[in-house]
Amino acid sequence: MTSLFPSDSLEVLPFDGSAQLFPHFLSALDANECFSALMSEVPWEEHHLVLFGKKVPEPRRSAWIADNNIHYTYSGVERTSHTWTPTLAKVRNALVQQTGHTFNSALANLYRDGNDAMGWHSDDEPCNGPEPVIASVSFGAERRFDFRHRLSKEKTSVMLPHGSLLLMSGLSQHCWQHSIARSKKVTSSRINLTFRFVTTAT
Ligand SMILES: O=C(O)CCC(=O)C(=O)O
Ligand SMILES: [Mn+2]
Repeated sequence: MTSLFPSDSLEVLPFDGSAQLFPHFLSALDANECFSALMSEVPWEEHHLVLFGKKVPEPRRSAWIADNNIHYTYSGVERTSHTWTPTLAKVRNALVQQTGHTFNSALANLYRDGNDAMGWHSDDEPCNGPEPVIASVSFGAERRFDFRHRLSKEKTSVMLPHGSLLLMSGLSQHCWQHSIARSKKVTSSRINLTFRFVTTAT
């Protein structure tokens, strides 16, 4: 796997934390291979969330991947963790080598088209620690990633291209929320992997 890290990068957040975009983290060739392999390797699941007391399917497919003894509770429900597939392990190795950070888990998200989305949230569960480093790698359709400051409500956005890495750290989860909005223009699929280091089981 070849990587141009960190020759070209862009800081997305104006203050209160960092979100660095590496548009060419993976070569187009590697990213193409990963995209099709992840489509078939990852055990994509449909999960539900409770909205105004009603159980509704999340507008995307997802899977939680983790080292053996790591558990993850999300919206009060413990997620079953899956083992690292060859491609997930390859991307994790590239991240560890290039960023120097370690990751023991990943949330994989599949947005089938522009109707799939993710609402405003922060990755600020206690198990992520106070200033988590979250490495988010994107494949397939380019989607807009929005940030909104919790207090000032200031917004900023960045497009996440095929093979890119968005490395969030410092106060980024504490001070900002993020989301992937629906987009009528997007007709193809996108896979996103967010690698985390989970410190304690919750
Ligand atoms: O799809 C994305 O880029 C965002 C995913 C995300 O925020 C998450 O998994 O927590
Ligand atoms: Mn997130």
